[in-house]
Amino acid sequence: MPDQPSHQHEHLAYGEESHSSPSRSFRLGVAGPVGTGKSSLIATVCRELADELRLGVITNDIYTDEDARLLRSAGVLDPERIRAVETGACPHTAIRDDVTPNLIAVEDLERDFAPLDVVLVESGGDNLTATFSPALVDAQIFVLDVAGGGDVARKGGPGIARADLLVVNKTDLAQYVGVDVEQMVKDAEAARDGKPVLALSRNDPASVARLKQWVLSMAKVVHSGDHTPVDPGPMAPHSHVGEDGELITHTHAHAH
Ligand SMILES: Nc1nc2c(ncn2[C@@H]2O[C@H](COP(=O)(O)OP(=O)(O)OP(=O)(O)O)[C@@H](O)[C@H]2O)c(=O)[nH]1
Ligand SMILES: [Mg+2]
Repeated sequence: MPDQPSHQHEHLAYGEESHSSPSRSFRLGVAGPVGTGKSSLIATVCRELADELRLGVITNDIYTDEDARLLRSAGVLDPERIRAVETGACPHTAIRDDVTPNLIAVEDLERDFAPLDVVLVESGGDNLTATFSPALVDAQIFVLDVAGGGDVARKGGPGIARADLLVVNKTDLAQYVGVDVEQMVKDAEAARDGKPVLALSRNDPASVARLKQWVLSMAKVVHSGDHTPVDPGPMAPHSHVGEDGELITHTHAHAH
């Protein structure tokens, strides 16, 4: 368990030998549309890796701590290592425009449980254009699911095209929603210029093993100090209704 350092923990505490600070974890973002399985994927990663790596989780919800409570009740990680940030605004604002509350939450967790190997940050479910700022995470997973339709991968967007890993989730449901997973993965690969795509189902152990392997190898690269976070790119222009009912259109193209 995380609080009882094992031989493996000592072996995997690569942060201590790296250029980065020993208390600095690999910060891994998980983004994607509502309900595609972000919390479930994080629960799977915790279940698979909690014995090998020291983990923490930050969730983002607009009004609640629903995702944090769901993850705590999954029993896959010490509940104290799972903390919620209530964004009070569009999820993309909290993971891209003003990352301060999330950064504080990540740093608090890293300090309280130092050293942590990986902190997973779940974005609130948003649309296809929301991605994490590289100021908040070292790498990010964008999660689609087959139930959202086989053509989603072709629709593109910064997360689909340039997240460090694209997951096509819930492949066990493909037969019920008439989606050809192989074709959906091919479409996604075509949009990604060689970056990895993973067809995943929590009921398919081989796919779960591939997810685990990806997280482990990414953690190694980040802790080696050789990794530079990549910004998937700005959001598409979009509108919010302002306090006085006026329509505010902006692009999020500016850097923070
Ligand atoms: N069949 C199947 N269902 C899944 C899988 N992964 C997640 N689900 C289900 O999909 C639903 C949504 O999963 P969540 O993990 O809550 O999705 P989320 O992306 O975190 O949702 P939000 O945080 O609300 O955006 C739940 O009912 C899960 O049980 C999977 O691999 N197969
Ligand atoms: Mg969730």
